[in-house]
Amino acid sequence: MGSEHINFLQKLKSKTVVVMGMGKTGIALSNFLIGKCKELIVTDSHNVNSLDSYISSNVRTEFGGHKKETFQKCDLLIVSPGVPEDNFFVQIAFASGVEVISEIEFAWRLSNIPLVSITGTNGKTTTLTMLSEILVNSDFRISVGGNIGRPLIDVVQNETNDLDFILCEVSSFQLELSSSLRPYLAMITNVTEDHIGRHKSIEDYLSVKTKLLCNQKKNDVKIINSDDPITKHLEFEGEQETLTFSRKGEVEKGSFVKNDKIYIISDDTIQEVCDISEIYLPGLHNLENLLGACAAGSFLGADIVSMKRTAINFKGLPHRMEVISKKNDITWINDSKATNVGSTKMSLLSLRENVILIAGGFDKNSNLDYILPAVKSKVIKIFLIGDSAKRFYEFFQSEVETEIVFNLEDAVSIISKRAISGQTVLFSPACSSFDQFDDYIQRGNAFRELVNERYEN
Ligand code: UMA
Ligand code: ADP
Repeated sequence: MGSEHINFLQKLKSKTVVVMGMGKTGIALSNFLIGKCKELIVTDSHNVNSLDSYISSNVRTEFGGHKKETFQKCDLLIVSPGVPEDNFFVQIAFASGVEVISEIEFAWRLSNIPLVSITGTNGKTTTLTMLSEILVNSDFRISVGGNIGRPLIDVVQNETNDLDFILCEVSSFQLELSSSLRPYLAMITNVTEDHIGRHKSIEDYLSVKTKLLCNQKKNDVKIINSDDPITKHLEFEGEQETLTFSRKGEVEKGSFVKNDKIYIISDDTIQEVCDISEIYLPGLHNLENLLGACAAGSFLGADIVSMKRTAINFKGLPHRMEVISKKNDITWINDSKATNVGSTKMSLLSLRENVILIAGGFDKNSNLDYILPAVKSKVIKIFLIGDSAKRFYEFFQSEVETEIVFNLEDAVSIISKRAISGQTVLFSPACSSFDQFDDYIQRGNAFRELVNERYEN
């Protein structure tokens, strides 16, 4: 462990630390912090009933609500991603001079391994998973965490000195309170409207995303999607090295598509990775994800053969354009991870016409104009579920046949009776799941089970 990390760890010993939120992040933080600070207080706005006995017997708990004094009197507050920066208690801590940081900032301060981080509105998990395959195929030792599902502190707690890189998926929520985070490699896949309820405007959202780049120095690198009109200007900012990727034209350094082939270009060489017809995963968005992963892989020292192998063999992830049935020549696709209009648009564009779309969920008040052209060109009928159903109905009903149904079960039941050969049923909600499900995974699993029940016999 480097001296600055040892220092940070030693200073914790004299501090009262508060962990806010006892979801995955709070639990991982508690497991790490027990015995490492003067006092550890964990607090959650809800009652937490199923706390591990190791944690409950070693920390002070404040559940079922937060207490003002706790936030005024502590030395360090570590905040879970689900808690926004403008939260009342977070603001109390700031006003009382308490240091307030995110979990990824905390974890990063304790790590000795170069951090490779990916943010963006869509494609983070897919790109990160492609990159991890490329690196593993090239014999690098890596560990993976962050927004993908394993808190970074858990990765750092278990890191060993022989690791080459830690790969971290980073959300805008995690970046809010991460003011000194400095990844060795930082990528922004793309930015389209999302989480506007929390970040208020696309400008605010973009400025949070760019926090990933703003502490980088000369020897670090950023990777930018030069086809994305919202992030393109970032190519020209900062003192770090820059790589770009594009499926539309040649780039100076990075990866691009030309004459239907993917190339990697560095200072002095151009190397062909593969023909785009060899890529297993369909869709322009997956081509972009592969380009991002190849650009990052090439900077980190991966070989071309590993990139080609990943292009050919990577079969995609559950809940992202996952084909779950093709019975009776009707294709059912689970795209539950499409939690915003940007991802639903890309998913629609990657299909032929004749799509029956199931959409809706927790309403983020996103701008539906963004997906209207894709809906009009590909969709024959929309079935709407969830909190957003009424608003979506009012927007789409004059453009395409639209029907509100009670829930996902009813949608599957009705469609399975009416769909005919050659049609594709796409469940791509363009909304979060929290109105009816715990998360997108539970929602996608429910869809898969409902479809399988219908087509089992
Ligand atoms: N809570 C409080 N006070 C509050 C608000 C919330 O105590 O004012 C409590 C809740 O009662 C709950 C806990 O905080 O008990 C939940 O914390 P959390 O929402 O941060 O959830 P975690 O389980 O810690 O999961 C988080 C990420 N969740 C969110 O960003 C909402 C997970 O991303 C991530 O995988 C995990 O950390 C590990 O790093 C999920 C996500 O939906 C998948 N991310 C969004 C996305 O991908 O679009 C950003
Ligand atoms: P994230 O981790 O950023 O949520 P995922 O790789 O999990 O991204 O994909 C989430 C959703 O976004 C899926 O519906 C997927 O089909 C779609 N998607 C994946 N990559 C992209 C991309 N580059 N641009 C737009 N949408 C994408």
